[in-house]
Order: sequence, then structure tokens, then C-alpha cells
Amino acid sequence: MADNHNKPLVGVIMGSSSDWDVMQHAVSMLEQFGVPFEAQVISAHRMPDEMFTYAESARSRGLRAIIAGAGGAAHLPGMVAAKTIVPVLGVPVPSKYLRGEDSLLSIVQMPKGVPVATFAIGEAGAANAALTAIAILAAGDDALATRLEAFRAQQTAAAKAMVLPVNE
Ligand code: RP5
Repeated sequence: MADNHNKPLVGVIMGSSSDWDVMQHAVSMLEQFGVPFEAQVISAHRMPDEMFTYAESARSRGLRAIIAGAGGAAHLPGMVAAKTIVPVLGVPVPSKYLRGEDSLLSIVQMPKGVPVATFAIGEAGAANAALTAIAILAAGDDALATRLEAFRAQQTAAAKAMVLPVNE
């Protein structure tokens, strides 16, 4: 399990190490903002007992958000959400045959009552899930909120500085 040495506030879990290429974008965003996290493989169908233990203990261990990435029949985020009231942010990982549309639909279509906040397929979804976890934490952390506002301001400045070839 990876962590950044402080008590984790965000858990990043994924169904397989093959999800890392996508999920590393969540981890690098948390690192960029200095948010304490843990990251590990928890597979819903290969290690269901460990998945339940992880979800059941998440809140008492201090996790404030769980980012869960999975591909194919992506039941990990939903099952984790079923066992904890810690917000679960689901990241659909691109799959081999359906390019992640299966992952997206199986994560986003949670029945009423047990939500999974679902993000875009792939890298953007992983990064945005981390940014949402950061926003959740920023509600009670002014310093983190200031860093998040600065991150947004950088994007605004970059967009304003864009020049199209026709206008050069
Ligand atoms: C899911 O099955 C994982 O989240 C992964 O996206 C997919 C394939 O896993 P591997 O066969 O690559 O381990 O559980």
C-alpha cells in the first residue's frame, strides 16, 4: 500500500494494478495538493472480504473520501459505497473491448439511495475525482481552499493566454 506518511484522508483503491496507468492521475493530483492519501489494489470479485473490511473501517480510520477506479463490470465503487457513508468517487477505467463504456455505465447507474459520484472515463476522471476529494476537504481547510482557488486561477490565466494560429 502506498501512502504519504501522514494519516490518510483520502483512500485511492482500484480493482487491479492494470488500473494504475489511469489511477496514478488521481494520486499525482493529491500529491500536488499535499493531501494525505493511501493507495492500494482492492478487487471486488477477487478479494471481496478485504473490500468489505476496507469499506467498513474507512470512516473510523479517518478517510473523508474514497476514490475507487475499476474497469469492465465495475462493481467496486458501488459495493464500497454500500458499506460506508464516506463519499465514494467512482472512476471508470477504459476496458479492452468496450473502451470503458461498460465501466462508466456500471458505475454511474447506481440505484437510488446509495450514491457513487461518477467521473469521466480515464485520466480526466481520475484527476477530477481527486479534485473533488480536495474540494470536499477544502470545505473545512482554508489553506487547502486557497490552493484550490490558485489552481483554478492558473487554468483561467492559461486559457486567456491561448492564441489561435489565425490570430498570430
Ligand atoms: C477490474 O478488471 C479491474 O478494475 C480492471 O480494470 C479489470 C481488468 O483487471 P486485470 O485482468 O487487468 O487484472 O476488476
